[in-house]
Amino acid sequence: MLGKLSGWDDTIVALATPNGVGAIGVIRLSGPKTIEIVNQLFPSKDLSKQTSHTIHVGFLKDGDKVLDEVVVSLFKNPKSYTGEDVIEISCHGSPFIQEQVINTIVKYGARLAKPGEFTQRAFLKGKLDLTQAEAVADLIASNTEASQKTALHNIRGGFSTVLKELREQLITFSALIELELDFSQEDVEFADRTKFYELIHRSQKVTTDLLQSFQLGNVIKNGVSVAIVGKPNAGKSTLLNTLLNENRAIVSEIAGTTRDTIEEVININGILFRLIDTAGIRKSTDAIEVIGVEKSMEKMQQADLVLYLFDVNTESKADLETALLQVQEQNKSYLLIGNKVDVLGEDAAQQKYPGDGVFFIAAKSNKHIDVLKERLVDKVVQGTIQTESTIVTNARHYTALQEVEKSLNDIKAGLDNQLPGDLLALDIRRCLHFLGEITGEITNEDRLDYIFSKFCIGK
Ligand SMILES: Nc1nc2c(ncn2[C@@H]2O[C@H](COP(=O)(O)OP(=O)(O)OP(=O)(O)O)[C@@H](O)[C@H]2O)c(=O)[nH]1
Ligand SMILES: [Mg+2]
Repeated sequence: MLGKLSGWDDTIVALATPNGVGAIGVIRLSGPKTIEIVNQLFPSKDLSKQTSHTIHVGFLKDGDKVLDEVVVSLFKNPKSYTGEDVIEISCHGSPFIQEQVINTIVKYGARLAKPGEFTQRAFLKGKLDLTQAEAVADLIASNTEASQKTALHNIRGGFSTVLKELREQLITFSALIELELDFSQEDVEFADRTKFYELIHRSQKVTTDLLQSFQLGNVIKNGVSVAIVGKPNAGKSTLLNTLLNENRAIVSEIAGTTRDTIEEVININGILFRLIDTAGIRKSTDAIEVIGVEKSMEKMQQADLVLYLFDVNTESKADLETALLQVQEQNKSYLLIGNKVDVLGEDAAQQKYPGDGVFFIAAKSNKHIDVLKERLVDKVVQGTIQTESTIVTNARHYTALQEVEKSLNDIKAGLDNQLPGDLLALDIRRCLHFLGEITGEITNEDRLDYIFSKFCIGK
């Protein structure tokens, strides 16, 4: 498979740091001609005679023309990120210099790298498996501590180690079962069915746990959308501002202040919450407000979590019950929040709505906001996040795991019904196929290109 990949023997080059002006820019090369190419531009030393993992200062020149004074870091194969010869040239961070250097390197025989091609090579050279390579992309894109930790855990092979173990054990059993087929006349059993049963059981448990972790994985990777809904003047915009700690939304005592939805992101304990402030829900004759109310309903339907906010001074118990039914219809997580307890008093508020699981705050004076933040986190992760445990964050893995689960169920049913070995072997192979798809042992070139194309160039 590997040998057939096109462009695999080329020497590639790309800017590894972001485009634009910076203190330095790093240009990275990888491939068989790396050292030969840079040697022609770097007259002060013969890099082929230098030991790996060393750095060298000197002028980069195209003939007589000085391009820049640079630092060259040398990584000789196989001890490099890609497993090939790699050189990183740190030059001054002007886009003009960087472009000139890259163009000159191309002139001397390298070609521009495709997005993710460095990591793709690392994968093809066996430096990383596919889940680790994908974790590299996640790490680059991570914007909270939790998503960074999860990605790092997966780069170290957290996810694939579990699956590889299972796959190897399944391969052993499938080999034994296929061996039985060769001796089908003699009615022998090489594969111990009890042990096999145990293995399937264990695999099912691992798969189920991983599938369940996806919801949390998604939260860590993509954040949670939270719609703040309620009647006009409940204090929704005030709550948004208080949570953000800035005056983002207009607040006024006029009912119907917010017309359009407002979205802002906050990070609470490493999880991103996309807060959506909506127009107060009421029957209105104002055309714009009607559109706003429709949008509020729509946002409530799309959100992962709904905060129903009400004014404890004006909301009757009957109102709250009607609203609660409306929220429950959406079939998603919600919190009932009673606002403005500073006016009514906390005790009175609690007596007014007994046993309704209402959480009381005063958004304007920041009362109980810290506890509310903790509640938000609890609502989505049910306890602290164990980012060191294995969490599925990738939709591709999730889909493949669902197939693994299906085939494991089939294998188990086959064992229960004492299915003949050849039919059992088919289900096992299907299961192995999907496990292998996740870690990249089974894959094809198109799919690889697709996965790596989502990377940024230079990685
Ligand atoms: N006393 C008191 N007043 C508050 C509190 N929170 C908000 N208010 C006031 O309630 C009024 C309405 O607040 P907003 O945040 O604009 O209410 P809203 O729910 O966004 O209203 P609409 O956008 O019209 O739907 C403002 O005058 C706020 O100052 C609170 O905790 N205590
Ligand atoms: Mg508002």
